[in-house]
Amino acid sequence: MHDVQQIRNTVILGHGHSGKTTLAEALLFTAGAVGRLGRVDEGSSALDFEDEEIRRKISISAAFGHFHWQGCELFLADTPGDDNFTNETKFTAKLADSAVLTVGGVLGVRSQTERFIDFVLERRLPCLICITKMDRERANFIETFDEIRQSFPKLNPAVLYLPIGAEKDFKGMIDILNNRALFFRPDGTADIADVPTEFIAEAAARRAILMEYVAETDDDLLEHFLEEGELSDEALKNGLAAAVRQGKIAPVLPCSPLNNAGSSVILDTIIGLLPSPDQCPALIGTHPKTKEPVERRGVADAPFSAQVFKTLTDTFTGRLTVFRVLSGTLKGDSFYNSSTGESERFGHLFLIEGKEQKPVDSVCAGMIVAAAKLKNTTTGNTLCEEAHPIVYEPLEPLPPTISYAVTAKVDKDEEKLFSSLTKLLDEDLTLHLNRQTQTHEVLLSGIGQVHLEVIKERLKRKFGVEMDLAVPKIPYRETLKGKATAQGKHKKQSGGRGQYGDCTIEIEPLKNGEHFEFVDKIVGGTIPQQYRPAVEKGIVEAMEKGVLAGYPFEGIKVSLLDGSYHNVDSSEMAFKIAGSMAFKQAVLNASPVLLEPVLEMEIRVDKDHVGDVMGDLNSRRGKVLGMDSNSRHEIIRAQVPQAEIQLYGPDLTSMTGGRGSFTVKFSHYEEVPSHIAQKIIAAHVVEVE
Ligand SMILES: Nc1nc2c(ncn2[C@@H]2O[C@H](COP(=O)(O)OP(=O)(O)O)[C@@H](O)[C@H]2O)c(=O)[nH]1
Ligand SMILES: [Mg+2]
Repeated sequence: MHDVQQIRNTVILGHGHSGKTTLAEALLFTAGAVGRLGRVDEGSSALDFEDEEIRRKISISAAFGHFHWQGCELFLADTPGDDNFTNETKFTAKLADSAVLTVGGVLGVRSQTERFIDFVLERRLPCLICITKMDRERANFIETFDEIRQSFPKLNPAVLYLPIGAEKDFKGMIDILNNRALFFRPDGTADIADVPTEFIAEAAARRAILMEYVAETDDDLLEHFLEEGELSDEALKNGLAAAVRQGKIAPVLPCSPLNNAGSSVILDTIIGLLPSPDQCPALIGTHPKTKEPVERRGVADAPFSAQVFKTLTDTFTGRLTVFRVLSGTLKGDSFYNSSTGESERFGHLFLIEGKEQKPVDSVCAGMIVAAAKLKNTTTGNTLCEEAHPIVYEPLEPLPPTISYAVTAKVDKDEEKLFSSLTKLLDEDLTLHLNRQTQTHEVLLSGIGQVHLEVIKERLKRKFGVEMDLAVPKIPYRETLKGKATAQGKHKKQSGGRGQYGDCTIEIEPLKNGEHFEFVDKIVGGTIPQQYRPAVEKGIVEAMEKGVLAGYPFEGIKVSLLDGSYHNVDSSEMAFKIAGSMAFKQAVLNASPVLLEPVLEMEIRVDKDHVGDVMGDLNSRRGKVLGMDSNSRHEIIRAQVPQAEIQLYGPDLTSMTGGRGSFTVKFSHYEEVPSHIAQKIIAAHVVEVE
């Protein structure tokens, strides 16, 4: 049986390489959930176990630990910090009750740290901050703490433990709240001792600050504090716990997960200060029929509700649907999926522990559980009791920022490639597959270069198919700016039945953005009625193939002016050919031009990088439409030709040190400047030859 009050469901967040996975490993090991301390660098991590993760030494998928500590049951999620995979992080964190935030003791606050802290602040997620890698040279706890406090005053970080010793000599912590020292043991636990003399003054000063911060989070406490000049031990402890639970204070401690230093203290703090599901604010969803708001508490005797935040295809188990139970206790053998309105029976339910899945019988609020082989349930769906329906806000995937044209390495794998990719789309909502009607390419879009490279490797590993990725073709178009008249005459009259078609047409641009208009202006019977549609057909076919560089023509009006025919030799085919000849000739005399797609972009950057990004947009033929700003970012709106931003994602990352993000959508077509058009036309000639 599981007791909701003893459950802690927490997610580790922090920038890439800040030690999240190593910390999770240390906690698992210290709690006895794994027999040895897994190491990311040696590929022995229980959480970074996928081949793609081991090879890169980074986390790509959210991974889960489940273990017990001091009578409590912990559900711990380790998440990726890399920009390519933060969608995983976002979905996982959205359903956690609290966060453990890692900040490196050497490098301090990074751009991704900001993004995760914004997330924590938005949700007022109770948060414990671990300053990691304290064993490293130049690691500095207080400097890093001050930086966090200055950068994120709203987080209200407060020192809960001070390090004893630094760098190689980092050997323990001062427990500010309980006024004692803790000296690390190799198994992750610590021996208790008196505060060494040299720390007494600093510990007292930090305790006074902590007391003040705690008092300021609550009117009654503050009144008491101002009257008495201090808080009792009990008032301080309870006040701190309440403040952390409400997201009003974030306690901070030093650690060195690689050496398993500080692990038991972190576990104790998670249990002591971070909330159990029943202590979290009620969750709000909507009633699927009435659309009225519905509330659920994270307690065992509420109606059951859960939300799916991950789907994965496991080579052994098949499809695995991972959900967080948000309220109540699961009964019976089916879920009501309130997002789809259908019920689905489930078979085995599992707890996830690294790469292993352990069967579980009873399931209640707070737990992360996986169901095998569900068919009609996808990421973001709400599961509940049909008699007590609720739908939680769906999970919005991050928009794609990069696209490649995808093909199978060997032609015969084509079908397998796309069916396998479709399975991956189910796992990864940031991956998109679109067939482009004009260029006949299939585009695979994702969050970044590394994201798509990982997909490529995963396809090979899981399905044995290899794919090639190429920069997509730009769907240029052709049109004209001038007006011209031309005759097309198709005549073959040597031996047997001949061919005869002859027409004169006038072409001119269509101003109103329409594709094509055909007007019959023939006076008299120079071309018989029955052949006139053939002329139009010939023109339409020629338009599709283009005249300049093989791109489809658009935006022209064609008037059929005149022609002639032959009683015996004229045919539909002959007039079709004549139409196409007249069209090609006329186009060349009517100032033809290439058009290119222009996209509208919204680029978010920090203020320091606005200049660089603007200059770069300029060199990409971009037009800046305007700029907005919020407290930390500038949002640049611009129109840029698609051809110039095919690989913008990686460029923006390197320009801004990862502090930029952007979205794009199609805006309109615009004339390609002639010096660029010439190159495109020349390239087409080479291709055709
Ligand atoms: N010296 C030292 N290195 C660490 C510590 N924690 C993690 N690392 C190293 O930092 C790198 C990134 O660690 P990892 O746990 O993968 O970070 P993540 O990306 O946040 O999950 C790896 O090379 C780890 O061995 C630590 O406490 N001390
Ligand atoms: Mg990691």
